[in-house]
This record gives sequence, C-alpha cells and structure tokens, in this order.
Amino acid sequence: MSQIVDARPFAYEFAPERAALVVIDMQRDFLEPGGFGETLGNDVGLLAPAIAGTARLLRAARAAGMLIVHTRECHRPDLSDCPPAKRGRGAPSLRIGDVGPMGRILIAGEPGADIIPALAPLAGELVIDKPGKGAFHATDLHALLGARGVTHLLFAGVTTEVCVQTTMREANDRGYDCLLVEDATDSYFPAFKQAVLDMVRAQGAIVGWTADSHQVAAALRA
Ligand code: TIU
Repeated sequence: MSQIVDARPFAYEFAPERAALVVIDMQRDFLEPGGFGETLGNDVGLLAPAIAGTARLLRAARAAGMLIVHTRECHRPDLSDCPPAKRGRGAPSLRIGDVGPMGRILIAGEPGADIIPALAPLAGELVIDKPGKGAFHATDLHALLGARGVTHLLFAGVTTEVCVQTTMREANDRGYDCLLVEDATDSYFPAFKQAVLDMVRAQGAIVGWTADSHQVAAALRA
C-alpha cells in the first residue's frame, strides 16, 4: 500500500515494503570530539541537531517494518581500501589511520567508527561499511536493495553535502526515488546544508524530494 508524504517540491509517494531508510554515517568519528570531523577543523556540535530527527525516523520506520540500512565511512586496518589521495588530502590534525582518542581515525572496528549509541542499529538491520563518500561506491548496497525489491530510499545522516548528497545522487542515477529528510541531516556548514536542500528538489525534483521527519512519520502511521 502506498503512503504519501507532504514533501517538496511535490508529494512523495512510496510503499513502505519497497522502501528503505538509509542512515548515513552517524558515527562517533563525525559527531563526537576527537574524531575525523574534528581533525578536519570542524565544530562537531553542529551535527547534533540531526540526531533527534533521525531517531524519530528510525522509530517510525521500525514500527512500519521498513528495511533500515546504516552506513559507516571507514577503512580496513591495513588502509588497502583508502586511496593515498584521500589520506593525503589537506592538513588534518590526524590522518585516516592515525591513533586518536577514539582509536584509529576512520578505521573499521575502532570506537570512533561506531554509530553513536543513540542511533545504534538493531539486529536484522543492514550495516554497510563504505570506503568512499557515496554508499554505492565499492559496496554491495545496490545488489542488497535490488534483492529486496527496493525502489524508494529515504535519507538521513551526515554530512548533508558530502556523504549524504553523494549517496543520494548515486541512488538517483541508479533509478531510486529519493527523499532527503530535512531535520535528520546536518552539515558542519549550515549554508551548504541549505544549498543541498534547495538544489536536490529544484527543477521538478531533479535529484529528489525533501520533507520534515514529522511529515514522514505521519505518512508511515497513516
Ligand atoms: N567531512 C565531511 O563533511 N564529511 C565526510 O568526510 N564524510 C561524511 O560526510 N560522512
């Protein structure tokens, strides 16, 4: 049965059994002090508002029995999946793989790579480790969604203009109808978040739709 979200630029229609909630990189490395986000010079507190909206979406999606996917940006301990161009970029205070207060920066299995406790995955939910910004690059996400007949993706997570936008554009090109949940995503740069919201829904939803988490939760309850 289809649900209709009061979304922008126009209504977003989806069937929960053919949809997934994709929560991008809500990891300690991005949201807590001492992780990757802070090594890049960012104020990690700017991402905190997205936690409540994401939690609301998770509650609604779980109650509706929707597929839930969590992603984590992280690398193998030997860094064999981390391009030297990524590790060497810029002048962070610690580089990917260096030891910080939450273990090695952006490395699978280290405390910093964990999803924050407030949004921890439940048994049966998919957890995708990804070496890139986009969740479709070098992962089996598309195959896993295809095997489940998923056609619609609802996005939450961080950061809006880096991993969330990259993943949403990858998904749009692969034929998914995508909705970005406005209060369930944040950026270290509030102006960049606003720009993403504006650009994805422009030109008749050229990349996708946007809506508030309350609007999505209301549609899932309907
Ligand atoms: N730096 C930044 O804004 N984001 C990332 O590096 N990764 C994600 O967005 N997950």
